[in-house]
Amino acid sequence: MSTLIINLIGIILIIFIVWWFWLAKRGKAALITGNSVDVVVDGGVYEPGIINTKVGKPITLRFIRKDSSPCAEKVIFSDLDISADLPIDKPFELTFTPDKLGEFDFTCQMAMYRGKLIVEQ
Ligand SMILES: [Cu+2]
Repeated sequence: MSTLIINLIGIILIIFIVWWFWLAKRGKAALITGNSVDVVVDGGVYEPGIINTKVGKPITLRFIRKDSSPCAEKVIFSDLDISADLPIDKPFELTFTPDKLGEFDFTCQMAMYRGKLIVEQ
């Protein structure tokens, strides 16, 4: 009986890990109308987690970090060679101009937080 329970807990843990890393919705998509978007950093997610923008157009991401854990302190766009330290409870503006098309992940340094910047024509 107890073996069954331990197996069950194991299976639930695996399902949770798969859900957390691959299946969980990373916030709503944000279609940018101006050139600035607020991104809240809290509870293990960027909100919005998906940001659409146009190639060759400057974009400002205002990161508002509410999570005080060290995990949340950096945001890294590894494919775009951009990274920044985020202060707590103080908006941090990151402005850049995406110069290539594609989907670019942005994460914290341990990739627990995950977001996506979609650069379109
Ligand atoms: Cu982290």
